[in-house]
Amino acid sequence: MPTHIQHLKTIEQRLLWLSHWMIHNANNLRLKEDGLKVGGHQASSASCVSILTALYFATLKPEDRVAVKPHASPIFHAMQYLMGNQDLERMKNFRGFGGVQSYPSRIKDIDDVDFSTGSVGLGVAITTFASLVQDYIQAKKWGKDLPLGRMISLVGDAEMDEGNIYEALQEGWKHDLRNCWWIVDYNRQSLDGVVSEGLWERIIGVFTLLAGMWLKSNMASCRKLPSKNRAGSNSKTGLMPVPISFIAR
Ligand SMILES: Cc1ncc(C[n+]2csc(CCOP(=O)(O)OP(=O)(O)O)c2C)c(N)n1
Ligand SMILES: [Mg+2]
Repeated sequence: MPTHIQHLKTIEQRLLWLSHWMIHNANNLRLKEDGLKVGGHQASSASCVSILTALYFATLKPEDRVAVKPHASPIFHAMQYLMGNQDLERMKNFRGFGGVQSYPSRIKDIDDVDFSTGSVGLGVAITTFASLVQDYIQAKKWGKDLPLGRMISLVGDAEMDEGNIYEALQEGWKHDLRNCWWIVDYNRQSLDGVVSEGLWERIIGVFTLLAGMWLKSNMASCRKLPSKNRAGSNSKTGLMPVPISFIAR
């Protein structure tokens, strides 16, 4: 394995541990006056830790901006902690008063949140408009020398339930959207349920139809999931290939 990949793997494992421990600490170790469950979504962080490690530690440039999906907040703050932008007390107080927020917040968090994403779907759509505003600025004399950033959204698959996303896609197409990436974390999990089987085919169809966006899915490293009587499933095993994430830009 090349050395830089090994380093990224080490960082990824640190992030996985930190994010999971934050949630475990909040729910099981920290003193609670009322005994109520605090909450947090460990699987939602686990499903995107590799994507966020690759983005923040090997891809992003200073001019890029990222909307991190709401449930990846523990990973986001763990990354900022590793980079020296977040403090231990706030991490220990995850979802508590004055602690790091359950969803990344520009107002309440102290670290480098580019877009607040607590209202599901809005963080995704705003990357489109941020990119269009950037184009407007670049078209001005006073803005033409500014470096162009990439506006990136790490999208939860259940965020695709929100209607504003489809308006944003169409708006992007109208204005020749560029420098905008949407990375869908297809973990098949929503807040309190399972994402409908085969939804990814619908999502890809909508991306193509509304935005004519270029799409890349990592079907090669697909997970296989039990599926009965569905077109495309293997008749012997009943298993069916499903993407684990895909990128539109
Ligand atoms: C507008 C809005 N509706 C509903 C919610 C409640 N909510 C929080 S996260 C979430 C969906 C999480 O699913 P996904 O984006 O796939 O995240 P995952 O847990 O898989 O990472 C919902 C519906 C919200 N925060 N905002
Ligand atoms: Mg999900």
